Amino acid sequence: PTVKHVPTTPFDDQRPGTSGLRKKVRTFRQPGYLENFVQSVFDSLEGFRGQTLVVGGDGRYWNLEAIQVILRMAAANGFGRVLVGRDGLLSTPAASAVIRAHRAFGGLILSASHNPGGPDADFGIKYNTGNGGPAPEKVTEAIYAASRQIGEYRTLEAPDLDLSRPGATELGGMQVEVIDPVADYAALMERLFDFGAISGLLASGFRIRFDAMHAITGPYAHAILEQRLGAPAGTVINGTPLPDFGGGHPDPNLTYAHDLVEEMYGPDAPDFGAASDGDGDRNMILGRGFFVTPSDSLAVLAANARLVPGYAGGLKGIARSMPTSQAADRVAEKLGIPCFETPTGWKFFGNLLDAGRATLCGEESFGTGSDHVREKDGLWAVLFWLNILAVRREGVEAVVRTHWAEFGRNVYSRHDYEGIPAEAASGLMAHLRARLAALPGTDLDGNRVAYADDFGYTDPVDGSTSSGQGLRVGFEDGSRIVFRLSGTGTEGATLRVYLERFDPDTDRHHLDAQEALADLIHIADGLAEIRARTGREAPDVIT
Ligand code: VG1
Ligand code: CO
Repeated sequence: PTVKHVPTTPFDDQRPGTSGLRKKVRTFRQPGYLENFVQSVFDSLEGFRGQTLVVGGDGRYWNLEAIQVILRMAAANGFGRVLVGRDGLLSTPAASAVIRAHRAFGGLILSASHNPGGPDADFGIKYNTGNGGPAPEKVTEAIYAASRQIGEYRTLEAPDLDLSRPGATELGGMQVEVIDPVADYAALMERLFDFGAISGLLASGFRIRFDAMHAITGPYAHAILEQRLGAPAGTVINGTPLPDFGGGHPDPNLTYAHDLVEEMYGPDAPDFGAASDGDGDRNMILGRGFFVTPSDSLAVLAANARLVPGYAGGLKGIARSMPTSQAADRVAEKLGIPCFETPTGWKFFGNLLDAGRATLCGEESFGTGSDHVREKDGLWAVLFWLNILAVRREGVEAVVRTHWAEFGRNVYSRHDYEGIPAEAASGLMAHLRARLAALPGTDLDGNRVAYADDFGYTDPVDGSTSSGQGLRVGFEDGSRIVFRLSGTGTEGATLRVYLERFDPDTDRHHLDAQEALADLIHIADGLAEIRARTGREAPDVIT
């Protein structure tokens, strides 16, 4: 087929957010919208002629249609080969693993992660570079700049390809290889973890449950937990990916992972429960009637990393996003390794991982990962936990309580106010930003403010800078309140309020986080006038 040059005009809303471009399906379906973005990605890259591109998505509604468009465009733009997951499926961490394992030039991942799927819901696309990680800001800004000037896109006149069976075909001189979406990823997990020890734990009667939330991790969890590790059939629930995720919000937290939560807090709870999100990069870890905050999970994994084969040599450093609790910092200090504080979004960890300065990374938003790939990785975190439990022969709650007794507890919670009018949200942030300079040294309900600022970051590897990454108010006892607006939503604005207090006293470690943080919650409302400005009496989601 011959290459077609199709004239087009720019859309003005194609600036990638925290993790790629996320919009309503109906926005993506406008003629030329997806094509413009994909061409803008290609236009902002150099040197990919004849190279390999990885393509796959979380299986949500419109995934396959988008992939067919991308395949034709990749061929017309001169890629030599595309590796695409069977049925268009690749979890985000698996896509990262495939890019790395096959030394691809980069990849396009189709996902809106934990956002709902379906004709009236969300779709997303992001570009990952050759290290397997989300494009850094200078690349996403170049894509956006290209999208503002685009005049044509290139494609082929060619029928859709059959992506249902592994094997290679040709499309306009480009090779298209349909690959097993699980194989590379599962092999990598087997190299990192002691599968023998985990199988032994499962064979000993230790019961686990994994909720794939009708999203992408179903096939991965079936293959790894049930087939390779021998967990009984039925261990994985909601394990078939559905285009609309069964109508749910594939977000692994106490609000949305209700099937799992009900069981783990019920009378016959298994010993261990976990869930993952739409694209497989998030994880929630539960013990019997016990929730592990993602920030604590990062700290526990770091403190126990030497028990796991892939990390037995020790960690080079830890990195966490700014709003993530400082529990990991305490572990890093004890291990005598650096702890980096980055802006929200996995793209900021890439340089630290590539430079060998950090081994483990984490975000409070149920994201944990390491230098094995360049994305956060849900199932990896589950296997890491299981490996630790297999070695320690203790339950989840015992491991966390022992950790708190040793390091102290960073009591933590995030409050989300979703779908508030964009103007109210920006007004709230502007008002708060204007107050920051006067706060240090003042007293708020008996808490003295030590610092208040708008977080900015200078990447220690390449010196690039990012500003406006969240408003922080820190107190003299180490407590913090952080305010940010989400960069992944598709409707209105979402305000996130992150609350943290350090408590070394084991006598108070049984307290519920909302109770232990009540005064900070009150201060947050006073500072930002949340209720007055959003009209909301309470957050929509508390994690
Ligand atoms: C959210 C989380 C952030 C995460 C991002 C992508 O971003 O807070 O920590 O990296 O989602 O995760 P925001 O801008 O809405 O706060 V995922 O699993 O949606 O790719
Ligand atoms: Co995700």
